[in-house]
Amino acid sequence: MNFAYLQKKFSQYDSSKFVILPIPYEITTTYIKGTKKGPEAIIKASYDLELYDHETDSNIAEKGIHTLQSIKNINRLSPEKMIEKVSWVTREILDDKKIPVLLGGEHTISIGVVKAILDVFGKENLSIVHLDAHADMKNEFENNKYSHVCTLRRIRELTDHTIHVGVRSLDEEEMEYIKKNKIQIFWANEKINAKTIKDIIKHTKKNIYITLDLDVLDPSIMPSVGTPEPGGLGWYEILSLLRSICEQKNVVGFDVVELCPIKGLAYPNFTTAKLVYKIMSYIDKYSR
Ligand SMILES: [Mn+2]
Repeated sequence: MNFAYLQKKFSQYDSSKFVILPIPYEITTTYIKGTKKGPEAIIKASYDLELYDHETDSNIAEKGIHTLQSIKNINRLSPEKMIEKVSWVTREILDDKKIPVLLGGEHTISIGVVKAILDVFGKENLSIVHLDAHADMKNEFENNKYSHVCTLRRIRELTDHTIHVGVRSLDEEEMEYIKKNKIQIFWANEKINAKTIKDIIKHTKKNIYITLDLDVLDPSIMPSVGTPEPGGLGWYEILSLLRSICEQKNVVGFDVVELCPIKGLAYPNFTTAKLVYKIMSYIDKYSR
């Protein structure tokens, strides 16, 4: 399992700029199951990627993309233990001055990554940009504080520098929490255009970590998610947002979570692989 099926010289750990960490964790999903098959489907789809990207006029595979093995027996771990483990592995990648790229698996994995990111880059100069159809700010769900629908609530206990884009589904309690804490949300129905992108960037610090739940995209282009919601972002909307962030900020890592592959339907897996490759291309070309 090697992202983009790269030759050895472009995928060795020591010489790679990017490190892919597949985390096929699935314990708390609520609706459609199968996100544990997400990372493998993304990597397999990446074999068909064109490595040259015309938009950035680059071939970032040459910068090196190493794919780590997924953490052994991860689905036997409690969410707390999994978070600890993910945090530890991410910390190693960051200490080696590489950019971590995590593939989920359920959204809960992001808590571990954010812990490591905050340890290394500090709280003051870092914003979490969260792209998701859901606010994921429930305090607990079915007596579980680490349900995937509580992910951003837990992350906000680590840092309150969070910005949320594409949200279109939440409950009253989450809305109350958002109002009370004056959380920056860019709702899906407000559309992502040049003005909103400018606003989003205005509200972020110098360093950025991106956590991207694929259900932020419209189900017409991304049906393979556990909890699909109508009215999501289009392909070029999400790309222009991500490109602008990379042009103006320092993106220190990202995760793409919640792909739940549908048997016989290949394009969402390929779309995800391409999105991951695009973000890496933007980071390499533009990010400071
Ligand atoms: Mn979601």
